[in-house]
Amino acid sequence: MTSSDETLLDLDAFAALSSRVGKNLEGTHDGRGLRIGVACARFNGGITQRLLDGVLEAAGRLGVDKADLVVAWVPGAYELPLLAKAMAGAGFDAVIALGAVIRGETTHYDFVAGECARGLQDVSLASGKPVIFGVLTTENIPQALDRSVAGPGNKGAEALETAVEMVRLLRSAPLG
Ligand code: INI
Repeated sequence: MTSSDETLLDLDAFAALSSRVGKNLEGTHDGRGLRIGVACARFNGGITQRLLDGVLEAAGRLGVDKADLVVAWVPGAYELPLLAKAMAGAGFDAVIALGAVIRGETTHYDFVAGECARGLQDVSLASGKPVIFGVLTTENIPQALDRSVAGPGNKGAEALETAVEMVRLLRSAPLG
């Protein structure tokens, strides 16, 4: 996720916080030993494959073993919450949901995107596990291509980074 220049966290103020509070917690990006479930939608599959490539690239960078990554596919983004629920219940440390909902001429977009987001958040809160929203919701195909580009800016890679960070944060004292 990107912040604009005006809204970026002030890193000096952030560092200074540790001398002003009891603890200032953040998760690390150490992915070693973490088991991650990746739920992928086949609808707009060319885009979700690019997001998945981003997940795999980031997994290698953060030390997640490929044997600890399980990928499963559903027809579309609407089905992602049910698969995420099964994965969260199957013992994965975190689940990443990958999809691409591209606004068309109909209101179908709003139902699919809205229910997908709501369902994933429900699974996360009910399971107590990070369920990461790696679902693109865009106005058009060029925007979806832009957000699934290889390298920096790939939202799949950002989803893996977020998953690892959230697992580590939730395991740090006094939270975990
Ligand atoms: N599924 C998507 O993943 N992206 C879309 O853009 C999309 N649109 O626009 O219709 C979409 N529809 C399918 C939906 O996710 C379900 O698979 C289908 O409705 C069956 O439940």
